[in-house]
Amino acid sequence: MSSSSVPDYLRDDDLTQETRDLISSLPSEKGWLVSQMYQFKGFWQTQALLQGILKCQKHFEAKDSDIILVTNPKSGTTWLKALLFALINRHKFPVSSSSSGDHPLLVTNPHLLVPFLEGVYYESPDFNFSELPSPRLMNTHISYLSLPESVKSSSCKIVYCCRNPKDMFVSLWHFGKKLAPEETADYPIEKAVKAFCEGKFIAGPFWDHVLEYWYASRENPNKVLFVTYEDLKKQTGKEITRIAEFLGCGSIGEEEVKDIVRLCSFEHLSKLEVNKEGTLPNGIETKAFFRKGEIGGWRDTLSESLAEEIDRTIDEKFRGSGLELSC
Ligand code: PAP
Repeated sequence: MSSSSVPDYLRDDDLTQETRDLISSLPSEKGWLVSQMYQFKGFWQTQALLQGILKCQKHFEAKDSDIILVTNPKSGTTWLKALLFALINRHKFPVSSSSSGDHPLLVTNPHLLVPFLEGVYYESPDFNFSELPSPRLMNTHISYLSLPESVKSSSCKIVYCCRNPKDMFVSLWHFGKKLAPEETADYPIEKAVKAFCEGKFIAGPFWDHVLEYWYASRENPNKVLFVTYEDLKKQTGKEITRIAEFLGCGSIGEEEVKDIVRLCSFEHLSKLEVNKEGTLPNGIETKAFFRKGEIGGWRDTLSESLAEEIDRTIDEKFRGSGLELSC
């Protein structure tokens, strides 16, 4: 990749021999935004992310008190990072309107407060996860079946957030174009939708990712909590209370919930200097994570026929699962 703004974890440099040996045996495809993707345990990854996932599987040791946020890309990661951080640290960093002047979320982008497991294992191999304060809060896009064994076998909690696939696709489409305008300029959206519907898309297939966590949440509701971006938008306070109960964070008052909703709202976070002007260590501008923050924003970007193509695919893949996503 030539653009300097493409994050390191999408780049193909600095691979270990182990990753090189593995990828030589994997199916590969040229992808949108990424030069080459490899199918590992059913999911399409860049070489760099694959290396991060392998290292994470090998070295990450989950603790019972850990909280792992899992998403497909562009499904509410930044928002949930903020909400979970505010929630679990509310005694250390009170969120009440009067004292929130000192809150870390006012001066730090959520991505710097909550480490991205496979990204960190690729970009910062010396990062010491054991130094994170307890309970450790981390995020990943890794599929359920590929999670490090200790995540599955420990009593750590997983919060999974799913978003309507059309909004997720459109969010990623704009993110990619902003990040790498030259590389994505000549790629027609029709081709990208086709690739998405074939599952050959960064971190895809979307549906397998969602369904693995959906079934895990039904089989083990104390371990995996399934939330949706749409429910969070429609009833943020109620969902925060549900998450707090699941995490066993103690009782939380109505006012405290309202303060968290306000602190982490799109309107509030997106206007903060740190999220308007900041840059992450991997070179991405923080404003790239705040675009519209709406339900149904896909209508501005997808034609009716492309939207139908995604709907048809998802309807078929989700049939019989009991999962219905609102759009
Ligand atoms: P990531 O997986 O790369 O970290 P992620 O945060 O999941 O990205 O996705 C960004 C989307 O969340 C953007 O959606 P859009 O493109 O449809 O607008 C972004 O606007 C939205 N978003 C970010 N912060 C919030 C928030 N506080 N509330 C609601 N939506 C948000």
